[in-house]
Amino acid sequence: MTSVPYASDEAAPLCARTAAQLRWAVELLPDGPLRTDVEAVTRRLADRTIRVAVGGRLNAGKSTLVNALLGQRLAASGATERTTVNVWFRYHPLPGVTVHLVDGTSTLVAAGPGGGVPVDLPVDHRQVSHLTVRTPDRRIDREFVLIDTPGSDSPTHLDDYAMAAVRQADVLLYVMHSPGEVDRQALEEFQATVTGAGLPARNVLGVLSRMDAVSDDRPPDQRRADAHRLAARAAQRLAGLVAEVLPVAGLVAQTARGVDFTERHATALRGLAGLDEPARARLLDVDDQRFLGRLGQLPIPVPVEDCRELLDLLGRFGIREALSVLDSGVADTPDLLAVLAHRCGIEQVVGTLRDRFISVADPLRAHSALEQVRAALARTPVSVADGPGRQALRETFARLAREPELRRVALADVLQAHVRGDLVLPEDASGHLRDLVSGRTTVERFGLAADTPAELRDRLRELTRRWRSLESRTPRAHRRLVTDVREVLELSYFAEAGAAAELAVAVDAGAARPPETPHGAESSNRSATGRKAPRCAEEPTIR
Ligand SMILES: Nc1nc2c(ncn2[C@@H]2O[C@H](COP(=O)(O)OP(=O)(O)OP(=O)(O)O)[C@@H](O)[C@H]2O)c(=O)[nH]1
Ligand SMILES: [Mg+2]
Repeated sequence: MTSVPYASDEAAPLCARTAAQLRWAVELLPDGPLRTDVEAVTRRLADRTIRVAVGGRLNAGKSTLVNALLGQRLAASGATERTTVNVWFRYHPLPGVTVHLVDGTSTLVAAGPGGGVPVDLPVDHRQVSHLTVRTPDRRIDREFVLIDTPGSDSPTHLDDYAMAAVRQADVLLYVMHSPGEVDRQALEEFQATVTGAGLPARNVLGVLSRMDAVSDDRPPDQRRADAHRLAARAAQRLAGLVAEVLPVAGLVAQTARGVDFTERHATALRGLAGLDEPARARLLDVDDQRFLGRLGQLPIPVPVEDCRELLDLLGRFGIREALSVLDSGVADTPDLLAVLAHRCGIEQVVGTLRDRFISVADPLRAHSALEQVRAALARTPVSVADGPGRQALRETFARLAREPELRRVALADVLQAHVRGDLVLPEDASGHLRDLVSGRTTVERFGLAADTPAELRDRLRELTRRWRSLESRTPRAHRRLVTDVREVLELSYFAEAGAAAELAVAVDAGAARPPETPHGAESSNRSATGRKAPRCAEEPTIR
């Protein structure tokens, strides 16, 4: 069988090469379900933006978080506004809402308040596959596409409808306001359902919403500390199911990053800041009803209606936070909102999305695509006509299995097995594995003393030897997991050593750059950076 050339694509090299390989295989597949599935996966690779679904139980605070991330109130959120369908938010110069029906047709409808999700749909929500809310704000899906989902009201599981959206995503933000056994069961079920279907459970980020409700009526800084402690405990209990758990005050986040807070609200806040502490406590350390009742009896003139709106925008916790920011000397409204955005935890969510997922979007998406193709192969009965196409897909897997970055994505599963206690490792190896999975730079990933190519090669050689020795001592049942780690280290070594050898040749020949590789079989042996390809396990290994 002939090899296909890898397409070159600076921004997303692995996705582009994976797509090129898959297109080649598609040409060899006859019409049928397998071809349709592989074509769909290939098309998805062309959409460069990572997809983040927001899921969780009913009323968990999902849509509020979605609005905070969007920087606009486009998702229906609130005590009475339930999300009934899956909603995608996308940039488009022409705003509007498209209703995609389960029968494959779609229809345009008028947008709801502020250009967001309509209050009522012209069709029964059971006939709706999803909505797309289009908005002419380029920031809306520049880094990631958000998908809001309806909350599950079943005691344990994320329901099938929401799961269909989650399956199309690269990352799940799982929102919970009081993490408990029910969330563990939902996440376990989720893991069982999606494994091999595109979104591995390692790509789940837990969000503890309602930071303010964690401990009532303690000062904001203490409630924040309580929320961080609760989130850390939840992360421990949910280890292996979520990557980490981050606390957020969703309502404050929605306002701090949104466009609804105006100078009028800032002026009302400055008025409340004139109250002394006992008067503030009398007003704010009560329930919402009493807060509203006491507004008319304040010793200083503050517009009651504006304070009512402040309650909607920030809640009493957020008002307390905002007053403490004003007390600290912050005067301008944009600065006030920026400090609130920091304190409410939303910046940490965005930062974690960037560090954990967006920065590795290329291998992550390519890996998800290959997992989906594997799942399609497994569920489609073998036929004689599929033969050449299936063979092409097998070659694709084998070729891409030599990419260390792609293989590294899967090491999160090895870490999960270790955290669960299935794979027992000595302390040093446990540290290597954690660094390999979560390190954000080469230095962090491999625990380098210095960031030089020579140091990297020496360290990779040392690590490979260590893991080879562990491999021989690991019981057969879990040896494959250790082999995966060793192979990633070895592939990384050969990628690096190959690059160094190429550079030496180029310098010897007086050339400034390594020569271009012709397309064809040889080009398939090159990695994303143009480096010589890492070798497979059957090739010479490090001793
Ligand atoms: N106190 C407090 N309330 C919040 C916070 N975030 C959201 N809420 C409230 O919780 C309720 C539900 O919020 P939504 O964001 O609509 O919840 P959801 O998970 O999207 O709900 P469904 O779509 O019905 O499943 C609303 O009344 C929000 O105002 C928060 O940080 N603090
Ligand atoms: Mg909702």
